[in-house]
Amino acid sequence: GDDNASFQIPTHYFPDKYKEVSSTLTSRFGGEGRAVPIRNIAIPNLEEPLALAYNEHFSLFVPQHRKMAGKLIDIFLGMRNLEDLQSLCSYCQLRINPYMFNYCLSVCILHRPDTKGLDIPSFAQSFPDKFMDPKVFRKAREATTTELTGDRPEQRVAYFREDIGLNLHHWHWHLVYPFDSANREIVNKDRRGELFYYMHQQIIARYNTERMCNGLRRVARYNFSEPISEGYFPKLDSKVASRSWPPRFANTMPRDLDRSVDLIKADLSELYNWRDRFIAAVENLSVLLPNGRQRPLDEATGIDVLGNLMESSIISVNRPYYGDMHNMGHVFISYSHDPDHRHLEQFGVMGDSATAMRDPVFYRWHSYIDDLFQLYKNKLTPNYAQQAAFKLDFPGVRVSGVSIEGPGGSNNISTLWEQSTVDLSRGLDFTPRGSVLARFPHLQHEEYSYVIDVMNSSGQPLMGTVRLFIAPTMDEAGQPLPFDEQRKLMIELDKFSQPLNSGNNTIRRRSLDSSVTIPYERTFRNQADRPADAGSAEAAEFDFCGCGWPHHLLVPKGTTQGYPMVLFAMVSNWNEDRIEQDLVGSCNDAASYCGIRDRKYPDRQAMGYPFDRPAPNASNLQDFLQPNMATRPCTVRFTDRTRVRGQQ
Ligand code: CUO
Repeated sequence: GDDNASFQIPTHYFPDKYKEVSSTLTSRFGGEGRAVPIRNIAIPNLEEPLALAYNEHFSLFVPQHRKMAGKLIDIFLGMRNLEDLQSLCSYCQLRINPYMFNYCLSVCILHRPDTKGLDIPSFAQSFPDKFMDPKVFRKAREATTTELTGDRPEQRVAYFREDIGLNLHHWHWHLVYPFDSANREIVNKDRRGELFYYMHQQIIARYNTERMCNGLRRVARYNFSEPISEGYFPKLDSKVASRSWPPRFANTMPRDLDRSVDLIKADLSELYNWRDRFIAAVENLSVLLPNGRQRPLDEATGIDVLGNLMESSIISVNRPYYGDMHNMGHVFISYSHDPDHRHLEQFGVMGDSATAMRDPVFYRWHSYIDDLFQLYKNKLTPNYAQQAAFKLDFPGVRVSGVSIEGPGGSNNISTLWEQSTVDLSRGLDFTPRGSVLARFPHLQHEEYSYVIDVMNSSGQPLMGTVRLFIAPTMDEAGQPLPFDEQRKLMIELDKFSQPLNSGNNTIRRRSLDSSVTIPYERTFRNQADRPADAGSAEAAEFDFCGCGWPHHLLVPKGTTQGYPMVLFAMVSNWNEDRIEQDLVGSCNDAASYCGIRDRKYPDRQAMGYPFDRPAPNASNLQDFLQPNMATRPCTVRFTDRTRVRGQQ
């Protein structure tokens, strides 16, 4: 009942250059065909976010951009109600840098109590150019994203790096876990630092496995002591910024940055200082606080503290001292082609969480970060054997077998290419694009089931947590992987709680139900698939969060001969794993890498348990096994077919 609410946007909401045509424009904010009332509100002070030009690229890793975004998020979060927020968005839409706008609005929608159920505009649909080769739009009907072959060996895993769903997952992850806001609680989420470590550790484990399937060595870590041997030439074009993503030539050496345009002046030596301080914290098992005291790293929270200071986010225990290592690594790399702005170039793909995973150096940098975290995991080893908190066994429970059943036969998973068509039409800019259907190939697997036989001899019903992993068995030279190398290649496939009757239990679990992945439809949120009745329960189900490993990448590609892997199953004691909380909402089925919105991470064990740390007494996986664990050799066979999604 507000009389200044209207469907017409107040003229002064438009920047000068659009005022003349403003009467012909209505708000597209809110989606196709649905007009939203726009109020004439008092516009908050937007000076800080407006300082980033409309046509610039926006990078969360650039400290100045991060600050501006933090400010805008706080403004969005502070709007009194939904109508005011929409009105402000309408005002911002033509003024604020669209990438920053989209990011901040998405963070806001995820975190305001009155917007929790809303659909976050799928980023791919807002800014297709970040995810797709522009050729795709010109020739939508037969486009492919990537040359899947090529003479350069690194091209063999381009299908993984440039997978749209993978990059969407990564973008969503950083959306769910923003690192800057005056609103501390949206940053300070349960075990956020640990999840930063673990989610990226799993990316490296999965990428390394893909590499080994393709005859490549595991990725070599990159630590800024030498030039980056890999060049990267993004086949992306930006329409919003009307400029291309700059390339990086092979053997570029990152240099000190002096770019007044981005308010960045940073020396590489800072990176080395931060690294040395991180290593010292690990060596001493304690971190230095701003007040000069030391805070010990304990088993339960040490990795979380280290994750937060490494990333870093505003909840770092001491940002002035431990700095901003991981983010600035992205920044140094992303400006390495133009460190002093003499060529007037913008940052490269490593500067944006929506595009960073396309670049081979992403994995080299994150490998290095992961090795630093592993230093900590290694350091704690001797204590853990005596720690009651890290128990491996489950008395009375024996896993007598685990296997895979599916169309590929027993203990074989089949993979193939799939051609999919996604609708990337929705933009936040006011120019209607119409339908943009893009077809692209991606890895896919035939769905299968796990069969797990569990003997409960305790004489009473029990509750277990089933943990499923898969890993390569041989190194690049064809030698069996020692335990400490294999554990770092363990890919989490699924984790679920399971009632165990007294006696024998046969558990069947579908690959489709993985706690790691989200369904294909959710990754791409093809609006054509959305139930027509926007108010229906089905439509609400459809409007979930987009964080979750894309299901089509659940298993690695394998090889045409059948790539040997080992499937691992463990049943741990749910009473020791569980977190008491109620689960609400529809975003709780990809918790392994994404957590659960507004809830605690739903597993009390260390992330990656039981493979997150060394086992000094195990030289191979067999040595590590307890009665409540089992393994099965299996193969992943790439069948070299292409299937069109939706057709059998
Ligand atoms: Cu996800 Cu480096 O943290 O990109």
